[in-house]
Amino acid sequence: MNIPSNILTLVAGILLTAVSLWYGQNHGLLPVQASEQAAQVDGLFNMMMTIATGLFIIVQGCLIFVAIKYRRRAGDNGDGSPNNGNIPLEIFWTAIPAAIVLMISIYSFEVYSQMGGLDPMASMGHKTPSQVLAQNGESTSEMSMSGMVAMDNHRGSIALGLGATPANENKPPAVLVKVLGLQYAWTFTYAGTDVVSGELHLPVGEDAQLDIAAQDVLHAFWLPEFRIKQDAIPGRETELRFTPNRLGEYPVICAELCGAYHGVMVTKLYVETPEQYQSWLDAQQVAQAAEPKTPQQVAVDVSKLSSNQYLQPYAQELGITPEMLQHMDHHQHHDQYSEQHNS
Ligand SMILES: [Cu+2]
Repeated sequence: MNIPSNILTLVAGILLTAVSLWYGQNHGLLPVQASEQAAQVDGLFNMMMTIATGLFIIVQGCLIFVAIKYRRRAGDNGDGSPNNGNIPLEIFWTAIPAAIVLMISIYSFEVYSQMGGLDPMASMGHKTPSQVLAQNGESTSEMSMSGMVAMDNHRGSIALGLGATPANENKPPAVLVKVLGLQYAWTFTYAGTDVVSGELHLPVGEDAQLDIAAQDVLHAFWLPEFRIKQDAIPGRETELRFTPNRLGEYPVICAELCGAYHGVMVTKLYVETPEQYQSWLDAQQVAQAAEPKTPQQVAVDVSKLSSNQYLQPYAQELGITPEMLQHMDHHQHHDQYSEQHNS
């Protein structure tokens, strides 16, 4: 039986598309989605995964096919005939990637602007240049527009980061938390209260804004389950605005190498029902009314912990007993002692 090659190509193309689509949508590579914005980011990722799977199969498939079909046979010691200069083919394989790249860039800009990323002035709480000047008793008419923007920029009023989604653009956020990154902890100050905590709590389904600052060096505030990440920059405020939509406990991670203990600069985000959130906040307020704290007092300085204290939380996870840790501390001291004596 002789099947025409264009039919075979068609069948292979259909199979390839089906396999790419299936894998691109069902790869299980991403953590759970815990924010409204997460589904949009994943849509983009899944599309790129679908395209990449197809390309991977085509390239690897051709390699394997050619390696088998044109393998060296017994008694064959010559090269194949030279083959170069196929202009239509070169146009074809340049045009297809160009179209794919263009499509992905348009789609990714769309997702970014849906998340408020293309309009950093969109969110509330940021003054326009003229408001800043009016507040300082200066006349706006005396200054050029570029001068005002530069001045405003200097004051950090133009926030970098993902602002409000277009739907929330003109509304103030339901919850505002000031985030401070410092070596080596995240601290959270809840606007409108005196509460300062090392944990982030947010009510589910409500539009939240985080104003992010750094005390010492660059840090990056990363919430993998929410698909958002933002630099924390000394001297300049950045922001994130998003809506958590799934109850639970999620890691908050520092994603910028910030020093020796960068790896332990982690805490948790608790997404709770509005009632749970309010009662947590009330309890914190009562506790802190007696003993107010600054973010610096709340932050635990991990660099001052002994290796025993430092490893304790990980030891539990790994099933290492406290005795083994003690033993390790002992060995460490012993090694240092013998090193000193040998030198
Ligand atoms: Cu850090």
